[in-house]
Amino acid sequence: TLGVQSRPAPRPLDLRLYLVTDTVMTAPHGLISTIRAAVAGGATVVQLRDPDASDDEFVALGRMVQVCLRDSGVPLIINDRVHLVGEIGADGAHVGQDDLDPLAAREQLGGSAYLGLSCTTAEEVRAAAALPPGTVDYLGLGPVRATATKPDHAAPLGPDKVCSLADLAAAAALPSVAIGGIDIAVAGRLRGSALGGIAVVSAVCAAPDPETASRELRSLWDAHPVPS
Ligand code: TZP
Ligand code: MG
Repeated sequence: TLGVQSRPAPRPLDLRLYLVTDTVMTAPHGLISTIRAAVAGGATVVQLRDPDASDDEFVALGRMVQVCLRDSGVPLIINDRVHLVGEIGADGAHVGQDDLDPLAAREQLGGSAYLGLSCTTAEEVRAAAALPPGTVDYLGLGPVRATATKPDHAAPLGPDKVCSLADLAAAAALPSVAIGGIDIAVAGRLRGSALGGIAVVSAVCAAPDPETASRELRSLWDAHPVPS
């Protein structure tokens, strides 16, 4: 297998508006239609997340999403199930602290796939920064606020703490994205930070008009003042 050391430099991810899917929330419009709408509105990454699906169900969903995104230039990231990335033809995986260890995930993915890691504390960010270069491509930081989308989430950090974790990550050349309870108002409090973008589930998946919701979040984020 390709070792981390010999890994070719990956194309940097555009994290500006990172959509994480929810199969139940997207049921009214359909998962695929919601993803299409989100991409039309400016989503730059899509993560397929469905903790309740079986592997077979997940692969079936994943293949549909892969086909839907194929020509869009928007990468498809698989939540947690590193072992299914190849079968789905996805671009990478995202793991939490309790999932497959990032080194093992990188080993399984090979060199060219993206790998994201969730971090909630400065200690976790420092541990991620201490991994061999090229192990993880970006960090997910949060939850910013309490959210019903992930009932088992850690205590909410608030925007200021998330921005300081993003500074810590950036100092180690790790891009990051904030997640958890992000809506337009919260997104406004994250702008101008070292974050590469915002990750949302309900703000897009449960929106009456997912395309408009995405466009509003993306415009707000793109208009953020660049830190001097
Ligand atoms: N990880 C931390 S919070 C969260 C995940 C997957 C859910 C975020 O959902 P929402 O609806 O954007 O608050
Ligand atoms: Mg997980």
